[in-house]
Amino acid sequence: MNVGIVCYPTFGGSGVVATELGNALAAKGCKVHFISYSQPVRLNIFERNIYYHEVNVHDYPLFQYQPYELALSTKMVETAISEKLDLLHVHYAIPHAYAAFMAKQILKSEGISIPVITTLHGTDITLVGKNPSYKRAVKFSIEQSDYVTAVSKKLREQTLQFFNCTKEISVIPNFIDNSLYQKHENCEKEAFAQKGEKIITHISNFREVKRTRDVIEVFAGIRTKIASKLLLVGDGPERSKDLDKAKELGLGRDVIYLGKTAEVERILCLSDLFLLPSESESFGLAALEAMAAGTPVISSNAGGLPEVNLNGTTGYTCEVGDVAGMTQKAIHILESDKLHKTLKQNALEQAKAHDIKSILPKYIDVYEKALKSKEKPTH
Ligand code: GMT
Repeated sequence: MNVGIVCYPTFGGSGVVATELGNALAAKGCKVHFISYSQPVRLNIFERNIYYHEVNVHDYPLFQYQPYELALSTKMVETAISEKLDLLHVHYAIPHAYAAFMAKQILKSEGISIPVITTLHGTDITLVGKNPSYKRAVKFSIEQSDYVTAVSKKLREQTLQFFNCTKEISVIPNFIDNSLYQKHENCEKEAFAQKGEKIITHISNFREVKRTRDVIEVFAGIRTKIASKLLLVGDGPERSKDLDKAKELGLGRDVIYLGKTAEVERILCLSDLFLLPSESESFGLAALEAMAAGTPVISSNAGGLPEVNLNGTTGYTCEVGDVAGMTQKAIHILESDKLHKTLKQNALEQAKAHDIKSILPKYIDVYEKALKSKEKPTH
């Protein structure tokens, strides 16, 4: 099967999911063609069956804003023809599903029929999709996709409700390659903490929606009771305000900012607790990654998070903004080795249930259905 995957190339969850899915499909023998404006961060270009097609947006002085959707749909059309793509799988509705609709129409005019599968990831619906000026276009792109998947039940529910649409949306939860985490069993805790200190970790793109200030405040509360360090991984617009807050609270060198890194598995391996207090989260891939490393999670109960972080089982969920509750739960976990051990075991089980090996067939199933229902070419 020749699959075209359109995604964002950045560290964000949708790009990671799309890339890992493509890597897994390639390992199964599919030819996977990534279409993006830059090489996806987790793309293994040394792997067989992986190809990369860059979208080039040409600068032209007339345009104040360069037309990315136009360049993207053109690249989809070119790639579909040159690589004889069987289908296009676009991750994140905006503007990918919109550009895919155009590509499909252009190909149709040339007698080529290609199904479009759209995977909704979260902020494409919950934040950007809610922008009233985008609503019609996003709804249209979803309805015009041949198949639509969402990464959690909550996201499906929110999509159907918000856009008042009747489109069938299958839920395919995000996944993890557990084997990547098993490699890191000898954690180098002493790299960041003194003997006996606990390590608390947060990983995100430090946007407002992640409520990273809550992370700092929860840590400040934990630190009054338990000797610990906070590792902050990732980068984004809120980062400097967060570090200012840490200074203001006198957290000094106990907050360690690590920035963007490809060493996520090694960091999670040495973490005792993972914090994800987001305002909105369709799934929370970072929480699942923490669980794969056996790290219990304290998160908010926003969006799809309760489907991933099972309250009282893999960690705890609290109301958005409940800093006191999160702090109390965190201390409760860190003070009891017995509880920590139980949550760790359950977290590992939850990660196993979301292994790529069991989720990949769900996507292949959608692809097969899409191919079966493919329109007949006109010539
Ligand atoms: O908003 C982000 O954090 C990035 C965004 C993305 O699309 O790259 O993440 C969304 O997709 C992830 C992968 O499906 C989900 O795990 C995240 O929960 C979701 N983020 C939000 O809903 C805020």
